[in-house]
Amino acid sequence: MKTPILHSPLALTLTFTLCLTPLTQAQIIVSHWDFNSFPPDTKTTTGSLLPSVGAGTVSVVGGLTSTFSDATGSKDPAKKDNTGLNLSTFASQGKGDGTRGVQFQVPTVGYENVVVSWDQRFSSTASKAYQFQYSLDGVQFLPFSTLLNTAGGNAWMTGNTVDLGGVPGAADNPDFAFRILSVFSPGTSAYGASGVGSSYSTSGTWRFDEMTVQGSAIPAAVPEPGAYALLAAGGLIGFAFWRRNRTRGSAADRTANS
Ligand SMILES: [Ca+2]
Ligand SMILES: [Ca+2]
Repeated sequence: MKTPILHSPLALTLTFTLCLTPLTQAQIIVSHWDFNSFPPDTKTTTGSLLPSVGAGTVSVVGGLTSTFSDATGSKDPAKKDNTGLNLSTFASQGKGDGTRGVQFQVPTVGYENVVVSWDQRFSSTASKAYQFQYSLDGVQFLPFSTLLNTAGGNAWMTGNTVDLGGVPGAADNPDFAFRILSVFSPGTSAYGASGVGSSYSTSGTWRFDEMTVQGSAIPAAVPEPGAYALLAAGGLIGFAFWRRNRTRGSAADRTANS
C-alpha cells in the first residue's frame, strides 16, 4: 500500500516550516474616534471622547477650549449626528508656537507599521500650519512633520496621513501618544491664516474627525535561520528512519509472502 506523502516526516517538517514563514500583514484599525454620540441623539453639539474602536484617550493641549460641533464635510459616513471635536482660543499672533492643540494616547501593543490619519477643519482665521508630534513614553514629544492646510478657510483637510512605520518604538508600545499642534508658518515667526485674505486670530477654530490609528498585527515569533536548519536536519533524520523502517517492513512483507 502506498503511504501518502504528507505522512512522511520530511513533508511534515516542510509543512511546519512553511507555516512559520512570515506573511505580509494587512493594516487594521487599532483605535478610531468619530466623536459622535453613541447612540446618535441628533444633536451635533453633543458627542463622545471615547474611541469608537479600540482604546485610547483624548486631551486638549495648552488650555484650549473644546466643544462638540457639526462635522459635516468630514469623511465620517454617519448620515446624522456627525460630530467633530472643535478647538478654539489659540495663542496670540507671534506667541506660543507649538503649544496648543490636541493629544491622543493610543497603546499600540501587538501592532507595528503604525499609521495615523485624520480629517481636520480650519476656520478662515485659524493657523494653516499644524505639526504632528509623537511620544514613545507619553511624556516627551518629538516633532515628526509639519503640514499645511491647502483647502483654505472654513474647509476640511481630509485624509491627513502620517506613516510611523519607520519610527523605532512606535510599534508595540503601551505608552505611544501623538499630538497635533498649531505652529508658525514654516520659516516665519508668525501664524498664517487659513483663509485667503484673512488674518490670523485667537478666535480661529480647528475641528477634528475620523481620527484613526492603524497598524498590522505583529507576527508570531519566527525561528532563527539556525532553527530552520535544525528543523530541516531533524526532518531529514526522521525521513531516513522512516524510509529505513519502511524498507525493512517491505522486506519483511516479501519474506512473509515468499
Ligand atoms: Ca450628538
Ligand atoms: Ca464625526
